[in-house]
Amino acid sequence: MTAVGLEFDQLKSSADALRRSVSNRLMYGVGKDAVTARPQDWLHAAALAVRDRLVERWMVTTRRQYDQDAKRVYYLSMEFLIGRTFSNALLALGIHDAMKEALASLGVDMDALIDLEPDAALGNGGLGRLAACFLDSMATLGIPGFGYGIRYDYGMFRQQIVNGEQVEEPDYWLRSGNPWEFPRPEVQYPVHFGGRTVQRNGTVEWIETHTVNAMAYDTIIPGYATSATNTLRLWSARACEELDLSAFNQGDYQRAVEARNLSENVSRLLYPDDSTMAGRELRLRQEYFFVSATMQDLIRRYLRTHSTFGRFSDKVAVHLNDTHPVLAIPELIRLLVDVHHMPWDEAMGHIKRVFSYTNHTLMPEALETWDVELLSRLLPRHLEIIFDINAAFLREASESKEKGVHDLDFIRRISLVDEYGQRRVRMAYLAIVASHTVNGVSKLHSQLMTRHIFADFARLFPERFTNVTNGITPRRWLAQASPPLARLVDETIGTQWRKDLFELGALRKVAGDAAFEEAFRAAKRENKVRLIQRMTARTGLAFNPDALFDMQVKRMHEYKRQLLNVLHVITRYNRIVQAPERDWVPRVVLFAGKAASAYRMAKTIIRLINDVAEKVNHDPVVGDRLKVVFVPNYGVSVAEVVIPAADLSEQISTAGTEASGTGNMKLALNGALTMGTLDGANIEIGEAVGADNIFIFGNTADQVDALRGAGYRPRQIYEENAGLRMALDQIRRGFFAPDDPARYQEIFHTLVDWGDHYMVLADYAAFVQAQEAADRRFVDVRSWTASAIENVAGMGMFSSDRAIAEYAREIWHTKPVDTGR
Ligand code: 26Q
Repeated sequence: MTAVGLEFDQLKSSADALRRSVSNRLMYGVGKDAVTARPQDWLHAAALAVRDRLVERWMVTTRRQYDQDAKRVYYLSMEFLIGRTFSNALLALGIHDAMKEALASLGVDMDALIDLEPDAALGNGGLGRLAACFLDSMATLGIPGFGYGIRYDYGMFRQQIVNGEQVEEPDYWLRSGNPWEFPRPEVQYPVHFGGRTVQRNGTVEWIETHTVNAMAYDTIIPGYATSATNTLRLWSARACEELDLSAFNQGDYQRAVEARNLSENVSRLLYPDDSTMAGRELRLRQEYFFVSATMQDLIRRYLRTHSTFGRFSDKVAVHLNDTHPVLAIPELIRLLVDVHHMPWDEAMGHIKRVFSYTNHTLMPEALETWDVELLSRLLPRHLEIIFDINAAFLREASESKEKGVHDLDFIRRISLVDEYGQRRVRMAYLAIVASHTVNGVSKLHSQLMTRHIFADFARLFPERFTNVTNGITPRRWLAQASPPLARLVDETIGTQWRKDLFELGALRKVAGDAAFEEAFRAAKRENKVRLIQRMTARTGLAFNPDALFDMQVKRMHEYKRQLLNVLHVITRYNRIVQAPERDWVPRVVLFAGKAASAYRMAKTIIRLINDVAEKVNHDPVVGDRLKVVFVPNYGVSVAEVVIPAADLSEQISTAGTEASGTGNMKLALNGALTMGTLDGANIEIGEAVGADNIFIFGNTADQVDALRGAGYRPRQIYEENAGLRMALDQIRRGFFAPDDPARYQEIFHTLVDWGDHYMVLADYAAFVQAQEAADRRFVDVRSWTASAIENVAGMGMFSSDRAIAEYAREIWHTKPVDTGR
């Protein structure tokens, strides 16, 4: 092929140029004129006009990475919770205002278009959103990084609240087409399942498999204010031609179509994160499907510029976002050894230099394991490889001179195969054994990881374990989500904070400046009013923008303890009813979050919140003093409206359970004070903002352990605390569910009689006290504002740019590529 010089338009960024582009894209891209175009068509045309401006940068970046033979990072994740792209791309390109003007001149209101874009909700929560923030930061820092994942047809379900209950609706986000992606039908790889292995002249062959093709879809990830971009490549399942042809030849057309559907199911839907790991076969298929295509793709890309594998581990870093993509390890070995005929030891050498792994949970029941029987049926060759890795690893360990390491009990504990009961492969152990680095996501989490769940491995490979505290992208979570606050920060300290979040520290120089404090409150108030408008439209209720906005927004999980928050709300309600004349600090307590569809307790908690809200909001004695809302369908776009309106951020997980949390960072960056336990990144947030600017309460992780060891007695706490007893009795007796008084008995018993696993009652008294302290602070308006500003000022280290710089330097050993601009 010869490379001819293309003649293409250099696209400009003026309002005029954008107006022409949008018009062109509407005509030639969407096939509509201004008369027939619906708002959806305008959005599509505007998105294409923006995308066109990204493509040029994309080509330049890709070319430079290639020319410099740069080391590439492959970030493997089952989830990428991107949200909307339009505003984000406008911001990255610096063309927000110009585009608004261009569209206005065409008679189109850009703000109305923005709300039409569906979220790309290809993730559950923290882990998926972290991957999206990391893509943003890799591009912004110029690190050659590829996100690899699955292009689910159905993302995270949409949550409706019907009569107080969660109802799930499928999210077919591709309904109106996706203007941001480039389908690559020419990039397809076969992915095999089932069959059996045979030995033939010293190599293993995997035969008689069923095959699905993985087809690539590329999305450009723009860096902020740089010409650097990256690529998110998502795989979609396509049935193989051979499969249906054979059936079709036999005259069974219907069966042929059905078979196609079945094999394409592999990329159909995102699995909701459950309270425990559900051993679903389709989930295992998904995990293998995307890592197999990804490993084939990266080998092909490497071999395009290298004739041998000699420099493979200098040019490739593969990062595993939790264990979900861990089959990439045996798959890469299979490809190197069986397909490319590399000796086993050499392949293992590469593996250990290429892979790194992030753990995101300490809860043993959430660690992935797969049934050996299922693996042998679906991935027989990979099971052999895992057994071989295990044998070599256990041999090495048992030859170790270190005391205690080679005893049988130890060997059994560290084996990649759990032999107790039904045999299962421990995916986290496989990830640790085959990676050069394993990290946790906050200081505390990384410590506990090596002290508890991975203690044996930390003893074997102490140098392998490290910490990289999570971060969030300030572009989306401040610049985009909170225009009033972003504007104020710009006016006060300049605009550099978007690229260097430590710049926010300069806000300390206006600490105590009454005019700045006033402007800060005005910005927050604007965000509250924006939120109230939406809440009132939905509920018909009125909310006071001068109330304390208290929020717990995150997935519904027992360990996150929404129940503790509810107990405080009920207590506050009871106290208001008993003494309405006291000078109550008005509060709006807002909850939002989805429960996994199979997680019954989490769904019951949602219903309780809605029942409590119903009671409280319609009690005439209460009025403005307390309002409770459950905002439905929490996701990236809802978060962008809700978070900037918060005064108080509830981060109240049982100490030792929340690996990091990232919502805590988003809220603090938006000037909310944290109400938190000493868990996850809350600890580091406290260090960064100072003890006076955060409300810390409750048992520490060590105290939780000690309490468990000593025999925790929740019933005693219930009996001895009158306020708590009243709230729990109301729950038990159906005070909030008069039509079905038994509805919440299970909640009562879980807390009082069945062990209260997450120690809600143990922290109740301290929590209520801390809430009283928050009330007292809030009425001292200046002191509260000063603390809120300290929170914003202290958020420097929680930028995902800082996190990615650490990964790049300490783990991936990659450098930014110079893209010239
Ligand atoms: C596993 C197997 C089968 C089906 C689903 C899953 C599954 C899916 C999603 C398991 C876990 C998840 C998501 C986990 C997650 O979001 N963890 C959060 O990660 C954040 C980023 O590091 C942390 O801040 C949070 O503390 C952690 O809970």
